[in-house]
Amino acid sequence: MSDPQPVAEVRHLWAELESDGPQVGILMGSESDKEVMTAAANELLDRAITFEMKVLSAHRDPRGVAEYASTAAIRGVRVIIAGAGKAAALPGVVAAYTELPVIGVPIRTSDLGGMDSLLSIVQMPSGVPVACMAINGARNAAIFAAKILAQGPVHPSR
Ligand code: RP5
Repeated sequence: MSDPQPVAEVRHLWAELESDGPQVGILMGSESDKEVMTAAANELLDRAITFEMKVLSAHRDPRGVAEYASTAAIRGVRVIIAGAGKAAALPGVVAAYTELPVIGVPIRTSDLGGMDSLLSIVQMPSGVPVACMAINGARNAAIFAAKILAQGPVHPSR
C-alpha cells in the first residue's frame, strides 16, 4: 500500500473551496436593513456577479461576524459589502477580521437621519480602511464591488 499524499489532497480541496464560493458577501446588521441592501443584490444580479446575503450584527452576534469575516476569503469571496445603521460597527469589525476590501453602507435612521451610521462607518482608525458609500448607497456599493472585481489579480511583475 502506498503512502498517503496530503499535499496533493489539500491542494485539490483548496481549489474547490476558492471556486465554489460567491464573489461578493452582502452583510447587514439587522433584518430592518434588508430593504435598503436589496438594491445592492439587484445590481449584482443585473451584472451576473455571484453573491450571498446575510444578517449579522456586530453587537448582537460578534462571534458570528468574526467567523464569517475570517473565513470569507477561503470560500472565494473577494469583496464584502456591509450595511449598518446607528452605531454602525459592522463594516469596521468585518475589516478587522479580513484582508478583503470592505465597502460600508450607512443606513438612514429615524433618530439622526443616518449621520450616526455615516460617521460610525467612515471614521475608521489608520491602518484598517473601509470604503464608505453615501447614506443608503447600497447600489453604489455593488457597482464599486464590480469595479474591484474587474481589476482581476495584480500583475506579478509589478
Ligand atoms: C443596526 O441597528 C442595524 O444595522 C440597523 O440599521 C439598526 C437597527 O436595528 P434593529 O433594531 O432594527 O434590529 O445594528
